[in-house]
Amino acid sequence: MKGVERRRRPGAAATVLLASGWLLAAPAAFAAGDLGATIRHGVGWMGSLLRRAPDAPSVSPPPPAVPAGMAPIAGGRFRMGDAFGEGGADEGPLRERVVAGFYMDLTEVTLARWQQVSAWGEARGYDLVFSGAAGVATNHPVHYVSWYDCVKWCNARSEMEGLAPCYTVGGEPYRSGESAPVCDGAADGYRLPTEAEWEYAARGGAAGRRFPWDGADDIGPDRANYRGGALGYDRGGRDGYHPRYEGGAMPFTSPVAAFPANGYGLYDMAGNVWEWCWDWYDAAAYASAENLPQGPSFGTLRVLRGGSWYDRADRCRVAGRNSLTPRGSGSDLGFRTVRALPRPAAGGAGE
Ligand SMILES: [Ca+2]
Repeated sequence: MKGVERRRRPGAAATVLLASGWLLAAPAAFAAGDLGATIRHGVGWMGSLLRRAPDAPSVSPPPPAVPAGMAPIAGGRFRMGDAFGEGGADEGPLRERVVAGFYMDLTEVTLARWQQVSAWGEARGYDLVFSGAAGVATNHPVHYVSWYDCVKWCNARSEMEGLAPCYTVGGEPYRSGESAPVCDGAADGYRLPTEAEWEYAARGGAAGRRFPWDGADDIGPDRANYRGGALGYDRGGRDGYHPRYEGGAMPFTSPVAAFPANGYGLYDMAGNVWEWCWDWYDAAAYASAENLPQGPSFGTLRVLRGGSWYDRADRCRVAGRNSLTPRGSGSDLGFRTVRALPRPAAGGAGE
């Protein structure tokens, strides 16, 4: 079976794999399939998030606008890892982790958005050439993107929009080559989510679930683009790719936001394409109770989360972990970005 060829440069490490995770938190039930409603809801929620303290001046500043196409996610504590005892050894033990608030893209980065930012960046010194970025259509997720290229692309998108790039090498914005950049999580630009941020967001505010949705721990083709199989919690009743998207040449990705959003308004947190995270992969990451906001400080592989159109339901669990050399890519690999929430104004309140 071909399909998800993973491309590696000569000398690159092999794919590793496997699994982990769980949850907590906050707000709303966003209207599935209605991006506008999601954004409007987000604005209201951010307003409450940043409301002034009881002793603050009577006139409070207007709440900051939520960036277009992103959801505001309040920080909190959650249980990260496999609560069902069914995942890989790297998915446990369960750990309480603390995540600060952030904005996250509602959808995986589309081919159209990738091309728009890449064209801008490549005319200004960015090299995004390690991967052969592609997509089934402009409204499908981009795939064949390496971790290096995704990180540089985040910086390009930041600069294109007049925001501060998060990733630097030697104090300069990371724009070319293969590096392990420093990430300034306080910068207002775009970056990859950390592994903890990704899992926290994927859980959508529900606790102890197997998948990104609340109220059920099973999965079917009405919920996500994944490959059906014989797992007990896969009610698809079909051994094969998603019936609506298979056919023709692989890959069988779906347009972004083709399935209901989770509790935070995020689409395709299960399936469609795997999503790169910032963290170095460490199979023993949960052995420590220490909260490391940016994950391990070194490694050879970077984390991927969420499963894909090519994967069985078990790979699409919110706790599932995967990893790949940062120069690798595949027709099942993509990403989405996050941004820091605005800091409370000096003398202001905020929570
Ligand atoms: Ca995905």
